[in-house]
Amino acid sequence: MMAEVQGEDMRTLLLVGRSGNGKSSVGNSIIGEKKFEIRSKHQFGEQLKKQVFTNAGVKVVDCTGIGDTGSDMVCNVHSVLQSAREVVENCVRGFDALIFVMKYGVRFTKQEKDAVQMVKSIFGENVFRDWGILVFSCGDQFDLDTKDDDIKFEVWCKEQTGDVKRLFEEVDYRCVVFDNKSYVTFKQRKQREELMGCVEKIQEDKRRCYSVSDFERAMRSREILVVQYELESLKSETDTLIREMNQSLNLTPVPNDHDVHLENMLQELLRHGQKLEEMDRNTGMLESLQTQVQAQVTMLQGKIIMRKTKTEEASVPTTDPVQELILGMKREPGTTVKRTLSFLVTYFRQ
Ligand SMILES: Nc1nc2c(ncn2[C@@H]2O[C@H](COP(=O)(O)OP(=O)(O)OP(=O)(O)O)[C@@H](O)[C@H]2O)c(=O)[nH]1
Ligand SMILES: [Mg+2]
Repeated sequence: MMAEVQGEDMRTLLLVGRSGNGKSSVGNSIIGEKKFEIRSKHQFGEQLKKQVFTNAGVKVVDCTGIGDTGSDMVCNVHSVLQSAREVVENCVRGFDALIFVMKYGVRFTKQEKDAVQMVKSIFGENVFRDWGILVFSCGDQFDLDTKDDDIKFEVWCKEQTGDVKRLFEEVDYRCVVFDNKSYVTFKQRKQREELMGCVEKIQEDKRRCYSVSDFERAMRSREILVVQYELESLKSETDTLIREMNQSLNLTPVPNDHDVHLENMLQELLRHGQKLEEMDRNTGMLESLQTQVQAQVTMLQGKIIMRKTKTEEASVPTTDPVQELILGMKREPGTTVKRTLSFLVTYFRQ
């Protein structure tokens, strides 16, 4: 039976990581009860509700999983951000440690690296260094893989190379493997104790929790993160808008309502430019898109001025046939030869 601890002595742990890596399972192993909902295949992409459970002197907070599927990513970034904000604001005392859950046996792919970067962008560049612990789920698989040569998990960690090695170094090898399927009480206790040992080590070194003020300090990197993930869809939205406008500008013959059409296009472009400016959040990351829109605005304004000049000239009555010819040539350059000939015939007949 685990002793109840309350108040100041209570440790608070935040679980983060890619969706499906085993955050909730690790959460259950830490509190020693099956409280967090475990994802099954049909729940893919669903937001599982209850995020916080406490037991045995540990409060565990589960953050929305980081996804990795194309355009859904924009939506996922917003829900991860929302979830991060909620858990930080609801946890007045802050977090003693941030547990980044990875799955043993899954390669450290670009998606894993992106997830690490996303956690840094959300919580701050030094969050792994100062408060991070790497927990590998699927410890049962680790036992199977290493049963012949009986390699210890710490040794396995030190043997890793490349990007994942850098991550191990960043957290100063605060790494624990969890077999969340184990029914062996001794094993369950041992992995929990190892994790709590890492938490105590962090608190000995750091002597304070990750708090709301640390979260506020990372505001800028969160803004950049959002723009980064929105960039692709804004790019294609801008390209489509400009391409469709150029197609309709090249229509022949020119439609009767062309002037109204030009004005509408201009307004639409200006609105899009305004939206880009707001979404840029002063990061400068949407500058090239804004320049593209500005060039199109300038071109449209030029066309509108030209159309206005033509209409004004056309409305000025003239009795001078030479002047009339020049105006006609300006209005419809395509018919110049025909008009010139008919002008000359009329002129010399007189
Ligand atoms: N064999 C084995 N499977 C595990 C272990 N830990 C988690 N799993 C399985 O991995 C799958 C995902 O586990 P979850 O704990 O729901 O993962 P999650 O990270 O909370 O997922 P989201 O909430 O969707 O982000 C489930 O099918 C678990 O049963 C483990 O230690 N061993
Ligand atoms: Mg979960």
